[in-house]
Amino acid sequence: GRDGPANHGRLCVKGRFGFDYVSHPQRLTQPLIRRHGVPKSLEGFDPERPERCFRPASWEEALDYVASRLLSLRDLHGSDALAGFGSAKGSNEEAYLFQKLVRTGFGSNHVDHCTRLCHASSVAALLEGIGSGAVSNPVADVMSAEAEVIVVIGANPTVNHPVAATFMKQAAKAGKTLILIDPRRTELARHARYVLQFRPDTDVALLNALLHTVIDEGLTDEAFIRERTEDFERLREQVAGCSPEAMAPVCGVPAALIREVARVYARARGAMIFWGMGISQHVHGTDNARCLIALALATGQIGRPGTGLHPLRGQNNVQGASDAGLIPMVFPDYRRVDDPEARARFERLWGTALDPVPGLTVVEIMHAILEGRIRGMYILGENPAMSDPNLHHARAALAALEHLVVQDLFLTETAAFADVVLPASAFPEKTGTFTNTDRRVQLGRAALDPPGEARQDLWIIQQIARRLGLDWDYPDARAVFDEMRQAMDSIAGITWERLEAEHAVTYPCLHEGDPGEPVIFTDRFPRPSGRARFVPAALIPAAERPDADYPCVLITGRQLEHWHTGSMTRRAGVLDALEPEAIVTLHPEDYAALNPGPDGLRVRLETRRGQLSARARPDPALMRGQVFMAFCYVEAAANLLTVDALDPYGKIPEFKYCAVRVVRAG
Ligand SMILES: Nc1nc2c(c(=O)[nH]1)N[C@H]1C(S)=C(S)[C@@H](COP(=O)(O)OP(=O)(O)OC[C@H]3O[C@@H](n4cnc5c(=O)[nH]c(N)nc54)[C@H](O)[C@@H]3O)O[C@H]1N2
Ligand SMILES: Nc1nc2c(c(=O)[nH]1)N[C@H]1C(S)=C(S)[C@@H](COP(=O)(O)OP(=O)(O)OC[C@H]3O[C@@H](n4cnc5c(=O)[nH]c(N)nc54)[C@H](O)[C@@H]3O)O[C@H]1N2
Ligand SMILES: [Mo]
Repeated sequence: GRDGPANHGRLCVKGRFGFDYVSHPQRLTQPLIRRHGVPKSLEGFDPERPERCFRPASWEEALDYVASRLLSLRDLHGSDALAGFGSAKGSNEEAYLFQKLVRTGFGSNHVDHCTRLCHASSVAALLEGIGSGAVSNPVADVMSAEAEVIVVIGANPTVNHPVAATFMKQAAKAGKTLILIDPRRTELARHARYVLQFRPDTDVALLNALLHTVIDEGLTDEAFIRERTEDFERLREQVAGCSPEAMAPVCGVPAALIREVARVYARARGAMIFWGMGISQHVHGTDNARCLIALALATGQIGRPGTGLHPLRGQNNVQGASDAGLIPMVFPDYRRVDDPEARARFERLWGTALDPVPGLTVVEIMHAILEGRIRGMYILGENPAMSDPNLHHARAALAALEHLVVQDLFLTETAAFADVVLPASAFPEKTGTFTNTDRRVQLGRAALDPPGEARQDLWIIQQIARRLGLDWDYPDARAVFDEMRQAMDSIAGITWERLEAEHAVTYPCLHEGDPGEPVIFTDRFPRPSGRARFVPAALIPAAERPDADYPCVLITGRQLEHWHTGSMTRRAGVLDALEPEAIVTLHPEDYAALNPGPDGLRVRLETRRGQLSARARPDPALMRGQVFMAFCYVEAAANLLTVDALDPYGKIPEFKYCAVRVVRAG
């Protein structure tokens, strides 16, 4: 709303100019079934020409076909042969029903979503260290009187969280100290007191040096460490050898600057840390986040207004989708599937036996398909044929499925591998709740009808569930939300009436009338001991480092005008007009060295996994030897290049680092 509590009336460029995708002529308006004998491939695939690969079908026919194929795979090969990817774009109610469908209808825990590609490592570190994956404080806390220092590391909020960025800039303007830590000198640098432009992949070195300084110079909060934490000695031992002087040559930041930043952070009355994909998307992503948590704990910078830890959530509802259980190892509210007590609770609530074995994650599922273990999939509102790493491999896996159902707004690249495509509802067409990065549960209300024969996601999920033998009958989102309140203590106190009246309620909200808690961990951490835990991290290099053959570093990420795989924003008129073609950015000297002509420069990027060509643009924000690219362009898909090496804890791929060669395109 105009004075919404999360944005105070501020809008991102996409909220302002990017919503016309919902009425794009390529919207799917009827169910589609693959024509007999048409190969599953992107070769010759064209979203303008669905009839090349598919024929229209009635909902009855499409749904019956989906269910009979999934059932026969399940009966022939067992529950483990089926998996589902849910969506962080849909509502909480859709996410909840989707994971319930996989767990009670498919009969396995093979359900995951884009959180795996996003903050899975951050959440792993937070659950282990603090007992909760939630942010401690809302973004707008940067403007509170208590907040003196704001650290932004591995995030580019002016591009990716533009509303949050306005709060940060405003805070900096009001005299607060902004510290930006990123291998690229991004736009926020203009507002920052300190800019640590360091070597990519060396966060642990830099953060351990900050921790070393805090301990070495007596800047720790002794009372906080004594009363609220455990295992501090392990941290002290780990960082003893990581002096700023020793780490400076590794991370490329002068030792004196590291020391100064450590002092500024530790001495602040309140200091908040915001982080993004530059921290999480590494094979050591969990270690990176462990170091940030340790920094906050060692200095007592958590548990009060204007301080704390805030992993900036990505998709509009990735917080809510994760809370609702679209994660293979946990039920709703992060209750482990292998915890007998948690399982008993959900078996009672759902009236069925549940699989005690944690399921496979996104990239693991792709491997399992090629190993013949997963044979059927239901993908709702994700586009892994563009967003997964090492796409040759991921696309081969999708093509190998015996049955793939894709439920989307458009004929996506993933739909090119589908047996059945189901036309679904877009955000402005549905009523439901969404949970933002501040843990704020907000009610979205339908303003438009889905086009043609497109149907509500909530309706489609239920139709499939019923055909799999589940006796579901939720008349609307509210009925689903009421069940979620029984499943999830964190939102037990939020009533639908209150959402209708107040529009937004922040969880934890444990009982009706509870105002909700914007700031958490104020007197205990939700671990059995009530204390947070230090988990030290050693230096581990990226999976693939530059060498003589592939001498540069490829960093993938985002640009302002486009959203992820481009399925929506490349169909949004204004946004696509601003950035219509695939762009690679290079340091100006690297750019000049490739001899651009009067029309600029086209380059070919090559890695051990694939190649693409795109227009190059010089960008002084980069260091020499770095190449940056967003992954939204189907004609030059950055993920053809990336590695699928995983962080062992979060199982997140290393999207932020691989070795690449850049040559002039012919
Ligand atoms: N316009 C737009 N906005 C979006 C999205 C979008 O697609 N488009 N997607 C949304 C989603 S789902 C997400 S998760 C967020 C992501 O938001 P961000 O986390 O801000 O996204 P990225 O651009 O992927 O990467 C952030 C930064 O990490 C830096 N980085 C690279 N390597 C390293 C490293 O080794 N260490 C450190 N510390 N930093 C490094 C990059 O230079 C980059 O500036 O954005 C959300 N907002
Ligand atoms: N190289 C590289 N790859 C990355 C990343 C990176 O930084 N670098 N970042 C990763 C991250 S953080 C993320 S979050 C993922 C995102 O990966 P994805 O989630 O796969 O990407 P999206 O393009 O957001 O796909 C969402 C799909 O949902 C559809 N959709 C939108 N709304 C609805 C709805 O209401 N109902 C239905 N049924 N469908 C809907 C859209 O049309 C679109 O096809 O990408 C990851 N991949
Ligand atoms: Mo994300």
